Amino acid sequence: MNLQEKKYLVAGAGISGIGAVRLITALGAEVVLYDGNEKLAEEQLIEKMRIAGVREPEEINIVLGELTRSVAETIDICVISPGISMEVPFVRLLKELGKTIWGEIELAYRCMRGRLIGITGTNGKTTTTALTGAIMEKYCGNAYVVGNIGTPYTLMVSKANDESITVAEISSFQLETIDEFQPDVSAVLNITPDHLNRHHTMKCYGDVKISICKNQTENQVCVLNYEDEMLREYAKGLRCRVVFFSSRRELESGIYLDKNGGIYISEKGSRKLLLNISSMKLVGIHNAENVMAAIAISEAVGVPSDLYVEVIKGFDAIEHRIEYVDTIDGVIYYNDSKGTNTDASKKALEAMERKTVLIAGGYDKGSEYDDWVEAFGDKIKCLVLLGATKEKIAGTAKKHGFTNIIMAESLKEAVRKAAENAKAGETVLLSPACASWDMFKSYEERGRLFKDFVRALKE
Ligand code: UMA
Repeated sequence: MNLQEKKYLVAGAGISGIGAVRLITALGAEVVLYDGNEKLAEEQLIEKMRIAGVREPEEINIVLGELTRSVAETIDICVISPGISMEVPFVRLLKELGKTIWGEIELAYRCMRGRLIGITGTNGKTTTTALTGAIMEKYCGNAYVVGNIGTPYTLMVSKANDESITVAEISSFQLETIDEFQPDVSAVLNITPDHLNRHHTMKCYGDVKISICKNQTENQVCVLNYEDEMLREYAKGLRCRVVFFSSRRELESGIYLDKNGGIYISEKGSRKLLLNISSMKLVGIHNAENVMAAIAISEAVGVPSDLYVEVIKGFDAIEHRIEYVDTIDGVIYYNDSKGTNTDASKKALEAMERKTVLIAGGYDKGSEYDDWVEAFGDKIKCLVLLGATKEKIAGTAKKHGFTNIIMAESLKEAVRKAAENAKAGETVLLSPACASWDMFKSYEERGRLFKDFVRALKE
């Protein structure tokens, strides 16, 4: 297909959409930028495009609000942003007209050079992607870390060459609209309930996650978590070569963690110790799993073990994931704004070593909070709730006998009330178990504001 001759509609004027416009205009093709939010200011979008490196952004045709049939009829391919559901009216119209719909990562894939590693999973994908990116950078000096982690894949594509290794964090939203996308190495870290308001059932969510390897061939590797039952089942039907990792049992072939904290690589029963988790800066079993996935990926790429072990030992936690903020009046503050679902948040609760005041609540993804509340044990002494889900979470907590609940209208108020209720030697943890979109632009914005409000307590 000659990409340059097509006429594109880029749907969504967020960072993915702007990245897609830049790539399409660099190809020399025609593009219309569309966003359903009619309140967006065209001048600001032009400025965003200019900053992103779009040439002559004032020449781009921008459509806001409703997408009319007459505009839809003129285009060949719609490049859709991940935040847009396949069920919204304009997507239905495009389908009815028989238009091709690609996700932003499909467009990037069609234009890419070099090797590609694609990492997905409900939790751990950002840490695994960042760690794998650091390993690949050390290995080839020419690695790019892109995707759901924050830098749109389309923005980086033109930088890569045939020797590059691109490490892409891929969300379920992005996987819904792939077509030929085919990573050389893929990984699915785990599948636990998330985004069910978009994918409806666990089966649909799981199917979309595992589709990351649907185009991989027999010689290409997909790394899977052996301890995830859904993944173990999916593995039986895959064409590509599966490499498992496990945090609970010794594997005949694969990467595993033993009872003494040793991470081993084994091949047909003969094993080699790579490192002990006590020598890593990353903490928790979930991080041991992320590290094992990065090891399996590195092995598939051909990275020498001494090189990846050195990077793993020096690798620190990423921002917004159980991130230490400060200690004020003896109270330790942690930012886990990236705990955007109950499973991710449970990992943060597990990692806390003291009595904890937990700040939670946010955008309603249709999640249930029973398991999460049950994981409180004796550790969580008080729950400060905010956002769209606060009543629902409070209801679930009370049902499970947890009643020390404080409501807050804003994050600032939540931080203040949490501080008032925490004693020296205790912890305040922001781990919302919900996305941020009801009150914030992103989990990053929520996390940064949290850190600002915490540090302001000292003033
Ligand atoms: N929009 C419409 N119609 C709709 C919905 C949205 O026109 O029906 C428009 C909005 O008005 C807005 C634009 O689409 O202007 C936003 O697009 P987007 O939501 O796809 O956001 P981007 O800024 O392009 O960011 C996206 C990812 N966002 C989502 O998946 C929701 C970012 O992941 C990602 O970092 C970025 O692309 C670069 O690849 C964020 C995320 O929250 C971190 N991801 C979810 C998660 O991790 O759980 C999946």
